[in-house]
Amino acid sequence: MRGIRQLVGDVRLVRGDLLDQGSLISAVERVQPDEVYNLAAMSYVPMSWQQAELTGEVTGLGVLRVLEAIRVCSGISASRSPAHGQIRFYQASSSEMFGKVRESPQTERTPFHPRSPYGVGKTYGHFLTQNYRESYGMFAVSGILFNHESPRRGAEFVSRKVSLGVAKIKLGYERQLRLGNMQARRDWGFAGDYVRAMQLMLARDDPADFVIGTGVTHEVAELVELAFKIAGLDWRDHVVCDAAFIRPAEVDHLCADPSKAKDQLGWEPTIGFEELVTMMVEADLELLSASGGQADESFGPESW
Ligand code: G4F
Repeated sequence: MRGIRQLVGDVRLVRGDLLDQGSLISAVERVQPDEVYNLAAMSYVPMSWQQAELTGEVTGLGVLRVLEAIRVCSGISASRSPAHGQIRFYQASSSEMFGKVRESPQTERTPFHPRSPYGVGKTYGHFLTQNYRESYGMFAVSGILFNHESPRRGAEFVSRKVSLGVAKIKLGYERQLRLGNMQARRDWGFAGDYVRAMQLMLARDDPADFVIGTGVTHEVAELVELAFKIAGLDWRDHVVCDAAFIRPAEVDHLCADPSKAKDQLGWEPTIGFEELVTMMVEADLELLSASGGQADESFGPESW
């Protein structure tokens, strides 16, 4: 909500709840949108073990309810295909669906093996989006997005937890940063680039799914080392491994093959790993300097 509140002057907010079919139908009826982007989910992977049923309802069945709202409001049925000018639907699928990866890098054809209730919920939403495209001829597509970060990232995710932790240590508010699995590998990109990819996907003539990532993978340990280095610190003086942050099942290695997006969308990331980490550390140094060490950590990095 923090990100939305900052924009509220330019954005008209309409109430809707992924757990409530009627509210979604009303929202679509009122707004009469050209495009719907479903970016809503219970998106913090560790929490999905603690709230597995809620994750299934929101991250999985929530997709069904949005698709149904669009279908009903557009008057689409199995015997009546969509009218010209139909609402276009984007589903935020996730690289967490690849989970225990069958091949690397991962493409649109790589089989899924999700490793968390979150990943399973996203996989349901992904196949359902495909199914509504095939069953009803709807313009419904999924972007299989790898980790995408920015200074607006929630404090519970590792990139922001590290950039905030570094800033707090640099400014003398804290001495330690407690982390989990430092060997996991992720393909981290800049969220702004990924939003551009979503828009390109809905601007095409033919609905299709795309993998969106940078094609470069790094260990969590590399992210940590770089973030501390940017602030002139040595991570070995401050980072503590804490079993409380180890997950019941881990996704060890993610790396995108974004060739299809490059060929068919003309999409490429503009911001690399070093630039991204620098942007986040500098933003948090500035934020904490101005706020006397306070940041909006609604979830809080210690919550898992
Ligand atoms: O930043 P993370 O929590 O992101 P994760 O689990 O990869 O999921 C994010 O990206 C997905 C796209 O692929 C989204 F679908 C999803 O909603 C979310 O945005 O963790 C990244 C890695 C993991 O391997 C984790 O075990 O960092 C490792 N890690 C090590 N210590 C930690 C920590 N993660 C967190 N959150 N906190 C730690 O202390």
